Amino acid sequence: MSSQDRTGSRRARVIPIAGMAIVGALALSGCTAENKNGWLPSERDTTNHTAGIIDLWVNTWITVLIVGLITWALIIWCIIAYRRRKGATGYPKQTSYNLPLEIFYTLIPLFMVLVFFHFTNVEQESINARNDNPDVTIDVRAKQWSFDFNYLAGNDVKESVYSVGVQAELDGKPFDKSTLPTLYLPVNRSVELQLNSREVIHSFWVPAFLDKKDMLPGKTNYMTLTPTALGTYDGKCAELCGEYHSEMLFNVKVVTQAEFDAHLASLKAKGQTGELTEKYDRNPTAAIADHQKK
Ligand SMILES: [Cu+2]
Repeated sequence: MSSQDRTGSRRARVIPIAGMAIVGALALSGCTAENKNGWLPSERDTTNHTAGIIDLWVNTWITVLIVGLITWALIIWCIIAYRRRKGATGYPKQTSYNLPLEIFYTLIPLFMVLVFFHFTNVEQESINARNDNPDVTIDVRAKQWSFDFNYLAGNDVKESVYSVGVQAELDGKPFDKSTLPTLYLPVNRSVELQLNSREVIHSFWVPAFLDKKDMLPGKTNYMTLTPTALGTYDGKCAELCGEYHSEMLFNVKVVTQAEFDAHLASLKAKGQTGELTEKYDRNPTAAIADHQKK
């Protein structure tokens, strides 16, 4: 067999493998609803932030896959073009540095990191931007192992209403999610969630909102969003916070304004008026301040 024949048969093997890889990649990129969303657990219109987050995620993947394909193609080309030929002896030609090449492969990745940083930062700034005048303000208090929700009515504490969360009791069997504490949000209204903790660090996570934020004792974090799709979403604590962390679950119900108002009225009718604030914390700052005065 001549070396020409051998090269031919190798090519005959490489081409089908490359073809299968390309067909596979195209099949995987066929447009289903899930992969248009980059397999994120959300839809473009779930909140005012989800479309931007999905675009950032999907476009980043497209960019890195294109860079990856170019890099893999160059690696495979080098392996084939500079393979050891039949009858070759000794070392191939040895070369040391190549300054233009080294500058190229330092500057291009640096440029890419800066571009990713820029777009991530723009998105993050828009997600974290606070609204000076939200339609609805809710003080969410995490506790071991559930959440209390205070629906605040401006400065008038008496007009505020609250709901008290109790942890889920999981025993490995399916359970009734409607028994979980439920945060009600009105659709298409701007919402500010004031995230607080009563004792240890928790984390407020609604996967469908593609947002998660720490809940720290003694410090309020803010989540500002406008839910734009009716529905019920799973929520959970995302920071290991003790023995029953896994049972620190809640629902988020995005409802019409009328249903939202009816829910607040039902809390009021049960006498759950006012706010469950820091006096129920394990170490309320007011109590500590009182103690220090004595
Ligand atoms: Cu927790």
